[in-house]
Amino acid sequence: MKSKIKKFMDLVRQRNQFEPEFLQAVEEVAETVIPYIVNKEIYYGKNILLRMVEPERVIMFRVPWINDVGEIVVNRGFRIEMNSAIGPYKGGLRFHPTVNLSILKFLAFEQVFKNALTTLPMGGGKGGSDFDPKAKSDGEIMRFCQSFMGELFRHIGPNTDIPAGDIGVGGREIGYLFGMYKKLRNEFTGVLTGKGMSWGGSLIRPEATGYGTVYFAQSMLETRNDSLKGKIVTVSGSGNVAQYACEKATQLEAKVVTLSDSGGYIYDEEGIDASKLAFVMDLKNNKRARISEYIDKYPKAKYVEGKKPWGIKCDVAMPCATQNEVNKVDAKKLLANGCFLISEGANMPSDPGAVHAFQAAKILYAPGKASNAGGVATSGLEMSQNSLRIVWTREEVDERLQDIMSNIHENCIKYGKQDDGYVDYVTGANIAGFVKVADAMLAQGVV
Ligand code: NDP
Ligand code: 2IT
Repeated sequence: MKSKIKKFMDLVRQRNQFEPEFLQAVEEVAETVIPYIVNKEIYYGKNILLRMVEPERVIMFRVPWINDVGEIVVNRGFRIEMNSAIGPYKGGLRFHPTVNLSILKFLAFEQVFKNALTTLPMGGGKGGSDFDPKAKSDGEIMRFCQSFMGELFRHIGPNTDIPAGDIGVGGREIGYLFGMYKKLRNEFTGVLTGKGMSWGGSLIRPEATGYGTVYFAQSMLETRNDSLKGKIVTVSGSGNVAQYACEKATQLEAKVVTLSDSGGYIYDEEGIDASKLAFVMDLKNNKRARISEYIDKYPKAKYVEGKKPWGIKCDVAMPCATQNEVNKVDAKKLLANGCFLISEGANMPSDPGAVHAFQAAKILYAPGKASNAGGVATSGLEMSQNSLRIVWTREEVDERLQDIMSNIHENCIKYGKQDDGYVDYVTGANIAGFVKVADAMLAQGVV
């Protein structure tokens, strides 16, 4: 088996030599899915995984725009259209200076499996730019978004490819992108998700990723007759996903004690309750300031510069910032402090060393492609509402989101339960996602 995986990875590595994050994401899937394929006559020998690691299409383009002092700035734009076997390409846009082909291909690859897990008809894609939104004026953000859409519009559409938000892309950016798409195409369609409520958005979409991550944690705890009540939770990040993970965990009577950004983390031993979270939301979403300012308002809390929150004692950890933010040393610290549940809100936040440490300790460990699928699932619900030209209530959308998360959890158990009863959610998510996409690819022939 090892030699089959190695042979496959050697080929993928040879073709994608300078794409470490992409190779990391592929290797994790190969390690779990190849042993499954080998035993299944319908999949074996068809090179399905080899087809899945090759994007159907990669679009790269120039994004020129003019900043507030009149200089011409040039960024690079991308859209990876990874797999459309089960539906149109669907996935977010990331605006961050670290964005490159490797990062977007890893995200697009994971998106294919994640979207399949939601049970909704969505293929996988991802895009973005190396544009840095930090410290930019609203006007600069708008001009950048307009230039970006000035090329992207010819590649996307409500039945072709439907982008959404990710790091650095929230409601404001989706608005500017949508406005430009509508102008260029002269049509009002659900081509983007995460839209504002008065122009086609869905209730609960802003909350969905964070809420879903907590709902998944709840399902995992239920397998051990436990709940979030009274649990100490560490959360990283302080953006969209972190904020709503904090909100839902607190509503379920857990105590969230950390949040972070790229500058460092805050530790509030008394817990970040609803009113403190409202302060954070205003700080981050309106003032666009740093999390360090939390301690000016709440001086009993601590700010630790340049560090991640994984050394803080907790029962549950929810990494909600970015990829590879938890390494093996962090994982060992979390385990030594008694942490027994990880529900990933971010995409691939744990590096392979950390994942193996969690699995070896047999704790409840959910990979992002399962536990953060609530965001894209609710994007799928936004698409349905757009097509039907109706709006569901908060309760209706939240109920569907909870059902979807619990369904994903069940599917992970179905494909991930080991002989000793331990549920390997990584294996479960990868195989469940693979089976759905592979069956569609087989039915549609070699295309
Ligand atoms: P936001 O831009 O709203 O927030 C990102 C947060 O993570 C910020 O606090 C940011 O800090 C921090 N962060 C980003 N990059 C780094 C870095 N390189 N090092 C340290 N901190 C960093 O993004 P989201 O909350 O939307 O996304 C967070 C994660 O969740 C990402 O992995 C994303 O792919 C994933 N995700 C998002 C979904 C969504 O619907 N939005 C859906 C599913 C997954 P700072 O402000 O200092 O940069
Ligand atoms: O990583 C993700 O799933 C997202 N950024 C959300 C994608 C979407 O289309 O809502």
